[in-house]
Amino acid sequence: TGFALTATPAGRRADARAGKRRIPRFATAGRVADVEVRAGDWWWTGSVVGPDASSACLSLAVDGSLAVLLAGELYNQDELAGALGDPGLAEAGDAQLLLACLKCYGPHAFRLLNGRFAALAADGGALVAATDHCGGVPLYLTAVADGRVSVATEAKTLLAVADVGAGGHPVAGLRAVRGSDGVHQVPAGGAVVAEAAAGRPRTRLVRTWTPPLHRRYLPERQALREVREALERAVHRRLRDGPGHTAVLSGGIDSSAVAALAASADGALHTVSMGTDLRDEFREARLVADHLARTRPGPPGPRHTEIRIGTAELLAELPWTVWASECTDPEVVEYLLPLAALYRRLPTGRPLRILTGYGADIPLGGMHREVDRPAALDDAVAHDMDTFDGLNEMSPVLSGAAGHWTTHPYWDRDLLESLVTLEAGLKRRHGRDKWVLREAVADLLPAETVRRPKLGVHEGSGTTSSFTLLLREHGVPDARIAAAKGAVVRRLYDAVVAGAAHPDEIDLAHETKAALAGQDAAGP
Ligand code: IOT
Ligand code: MG
Ligand code: MG
Repeated sequence: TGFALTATPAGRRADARAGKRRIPRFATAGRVADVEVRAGDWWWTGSVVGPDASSACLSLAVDGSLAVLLAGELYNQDELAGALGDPGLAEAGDAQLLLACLKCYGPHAFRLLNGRFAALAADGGALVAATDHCGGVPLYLTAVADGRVSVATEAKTLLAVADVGAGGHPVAGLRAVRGSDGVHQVPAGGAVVAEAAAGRPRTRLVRTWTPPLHRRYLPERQALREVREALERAVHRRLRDGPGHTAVLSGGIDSSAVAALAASADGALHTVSMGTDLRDEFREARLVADHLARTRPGPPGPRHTEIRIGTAELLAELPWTVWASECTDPEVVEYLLPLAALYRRLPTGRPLRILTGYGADIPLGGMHREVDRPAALDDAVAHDMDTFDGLNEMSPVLSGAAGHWTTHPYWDRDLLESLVTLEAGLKRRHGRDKWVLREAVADLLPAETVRRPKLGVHEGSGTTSSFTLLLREHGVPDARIAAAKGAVVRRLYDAVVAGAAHPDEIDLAHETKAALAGQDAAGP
C-alpha cells in the first residue's frame, strides 16, 4: 500500500486543483485511487494505492481539524489505548487510534508507536510526515517554495505529483535522494513537521526513535526468557488475517523460529522456500516444515512449497528489485533479489500476509561470522544499527510489487530493542553465533536446525554467484566485481527510479554494458 500526495495550504485550494498532476506509477500493485481531502488547514490531493481486499493496510481518519492517512499497521494498539485511557480504542482501527494519539500528544504521538507504517497527518496548521522506528515503510518528501509539501511512499511517484521543477528546498536533517533534485527521504524514526502558515514551508525534524547504545547483561535464563517472550509477542501481533498466513522459510534459525511460533497459532500456515539451479536450502527448510507438521496438534499440517528459479530468470529480476526497493546498495540488492523473485512467484488472487525472518542478523551480529571477540561483535552491531537507514531492505514494496504484504517480526520495536541491547557475550556464546536466539527457541525445532551455521539468503540462493558470473561474462576481472555490481545497481536505479522507466522496459545486458563502460571512463 502507499500514497503520493501534495499538501497545499487550504487558502490556496485552486492551486491544489490546478497543479499539473500526473497519475503516479507505483511499483506497489493494486488499485490506484484519486484523493482530495480537506485535512486540517491543508488540502491533500494525489493518489493512494492498495489492494481491494480487507487486508489492505491503508486507512484514512478525519475528525475536525485532525486527519491521518496511514500506509501500514500498528502492533501496540492495546498500549496506545491504555495510554489514552480508553480500552475501546484498541479496536477502533489503526488510523483512528493514531488520530486519537495525535489529539493527545501532537507529533510526539509517533514516539509511542510500535508499527510498520508511513503516515501523513494534519493537526490544524501543522502537517506531519512520519515513518516508523526503522523506516520500515520508506517515505519521501519534497518541500516547494510556495508552501506546498509533497510526500510519497515511493520516490519515483513523488516526481509525478510534486512540482519539483518549481524548486525543491533542502529540508534540515533529511538526506537528499540520488538523482532526484529536491527529493528527500524521511529518516527512520523521524517525523517531519511543516507549518502551513509560513509562505515558505517551515519544516523541522522530530526524532521519534533512535537505536539504543547501552547494553545489558542478563543471566542466561533470564535473557532466554525475555527473547522468547518478545519474539512470541512480535509474531502473534503480526498474525492478523488468518488462518493461512505465509512464512518465507530458509531453514535457518531466524525464519524457522518465526515459522514455528506462527504455526503454533495458525494451523493453516503456509511455508515457502526458494532456490535456484545453482543452489538451494530445500533440505533444511523441508526438515523444519516436516517437524512443524508432526509436532503441532491436530490437522491440517502446514503446507510447504518449494519454488526453483533459473539463474537467468533470477537475474532478470534485478530491475524489478531495484524498482521496488529503490535501493542503491549492491550488497543489499543481492539479499533482496531472491526474495523479490520469490514474492513474484507466489499465487496471486488474494493479497498474502507474509512473515519473514529478515533483519535478525543485524541486532545479533549474525552477518559477522569471522568476529569472535565481544568488543568486535558489539562494534559490528553498533555499526549495522547506525547504517541501515535508507537501505530500504525492509520495504513492503518488495512484495507489494506482487500484491502481497510483508512484516518482519525481528524488527518489532520491542524485540529489536531487547536484542540490540543484550551484551555481546550473550549473542555469541559457547562458540555459537546468535546463541541467545538459538537457545530461546530450541524446544520448537529439530536439533539440527538449532545448530545449523548461518547462511545468507544471497549465498543459499546462489544470487551472489549468479551476479558474479554475469559480470565475468562481460569480462570484469575478479578484483573489480564488487565495484562493477555497484555500477550496475546504480545504473538500474537511475533508469527505473530517477528515470521512471518500467522494469520490463530494461534490457539488462545493455544496461550492464553501459554501466561497465561508464566505469571504465571514470577510471579504476
Ligand atoms: P538471511 O538471514 O539468510 O535471510 C533473511 C530472511 O529471508 C530469512 O529469515 C527468511 O525469512 C528469508 N529467506 C532467506 N532465504 C530464503 C529462501 N531460500 N527461501 C525462502 N525464504 C528465504 C541477509 C541475510 O543473511 O539473509 N539479511 C540480513 C541483514 C542484511 C544486512 N543489512 C544491514 N547490515 N543493514 C538479515 O538480518 O536478515
Ligand atoms: Mg537471517
Ligand atoms: Mg539464511
